[in-house]
Amino acid sequence: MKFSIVKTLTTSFVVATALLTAGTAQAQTLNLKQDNPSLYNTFNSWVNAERLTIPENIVSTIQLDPATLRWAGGADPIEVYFINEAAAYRNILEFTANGGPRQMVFSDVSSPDSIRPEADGPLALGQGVSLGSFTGDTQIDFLLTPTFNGWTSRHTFSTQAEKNPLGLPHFIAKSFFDAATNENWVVIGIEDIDGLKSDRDFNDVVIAVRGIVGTPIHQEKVPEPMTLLGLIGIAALGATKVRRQA
Ligand SMILES: [Ca+2]
Ligand SMILES: [Ca+2]
Repeated sequence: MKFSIVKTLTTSFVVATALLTAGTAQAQTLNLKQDNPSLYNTFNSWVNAERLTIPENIVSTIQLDPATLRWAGGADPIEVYFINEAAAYRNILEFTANGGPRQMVFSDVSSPDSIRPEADGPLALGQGVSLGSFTGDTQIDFLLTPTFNGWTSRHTFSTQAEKNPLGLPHFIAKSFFDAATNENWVVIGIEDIDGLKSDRDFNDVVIAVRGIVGTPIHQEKVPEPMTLLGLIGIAALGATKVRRQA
């Protein structure tokens, strides 16, 4: 009898462990760096160099208007993948759908392997999360709130620039169509320091979002192919010009 109780308990334990393992495996399923390293590397190559300011006139010509991001349609859920971060802050990334309640994407955008690493950062490079499925025309906004050692910023930066301090853009966005999988992506770079104190390098949080599209801005001014990496060259040229003029 004792033996059968032990056996039953053991069986329950094995089942519970299997369920836990299945849950963990599912949570670890989304990782772009592991699932599609070349796509991750492409997106990671677009991350702007640290403290390389992107001037306002260039910010306003980056390919997509981040205030117009929306679900691309189709059956697939929207997925957000962490590409990199160069922030001292521990930023909170949230989203809203059609102006609804704020929902969590990543509660702490930091990693032991990022450009400005934190040993206890919870994210792996390329780690992803599903935002779920949507129906009908759905506008997706992202929100970033800086925190540091128990302090939380009074500012939450929005993809809607007019809601930010001084009305400044804190998000830049670029589209990517992956012909191999027929999927739309938007890569987003976020600046986490407000107003005039900011270095405006838009690399404090960089994410790639599968399954959304956005409206191009100033298309006639954008050379093709336009990448954030290309912008580094343009920004560097601008800096050189300024130095020459000085
Ligand atoms: Ca960091
Ligand atoms: Ca910055």
